[in-house]
Amino acid sequence: STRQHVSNIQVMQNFDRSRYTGRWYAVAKKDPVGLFLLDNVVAQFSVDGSGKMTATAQGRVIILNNWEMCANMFGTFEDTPDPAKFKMRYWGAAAYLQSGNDDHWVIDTDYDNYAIHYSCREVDLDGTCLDGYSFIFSRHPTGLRPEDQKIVTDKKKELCFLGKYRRVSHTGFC
Ligand code: ODT
Repeated sequence: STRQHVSNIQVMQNFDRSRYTGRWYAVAKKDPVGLFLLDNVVAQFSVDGSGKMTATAQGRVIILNNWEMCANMFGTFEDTPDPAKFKMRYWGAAAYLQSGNDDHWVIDTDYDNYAIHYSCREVDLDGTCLDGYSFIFSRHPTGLRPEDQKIVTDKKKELCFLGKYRRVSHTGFC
């Protein structure tokens, strides 16, 4: 099969940021080069008074090679012409945590159960993604409902990330 051009990736139609607000539990993650968030990842999305989307996230990280901690992260989202595509500026509560500016695309969601996030950090010369990451989120701390699993698997395939995800466990560390 041919590899997907990042510019051809289908994102959520008519994305409604207000329905997306609230808590999402990461259930799976495809890591980027130099992974950061390991597990126990929970994101909380809000929409502020001016309509801008913001978020906080927590997750277990290992910093300075050996120090395990729960990272408190913050993000602000810059709108683009596509309502499901944002630029996410992010930083940590402490200076030694990662910060950056990543694409943040919502690939699919039913708002009430599952969401598929995608970010390509580096596009190759041929238009495919050279370094990217993706989170599968659930509204339920127990994971995805069986009826959402096929949808999620199909989308992983479309992102060319099938088989590259690992399970994100929730152990109560954060
Ligand atoms: O963990 C990695 O390997 C890369 C991800 C680093 C970005 C973490 C920044 C989170 C800032 C707060 C925003 C929360 C929204 C989370 C939704 C999806 C994943 C970034």
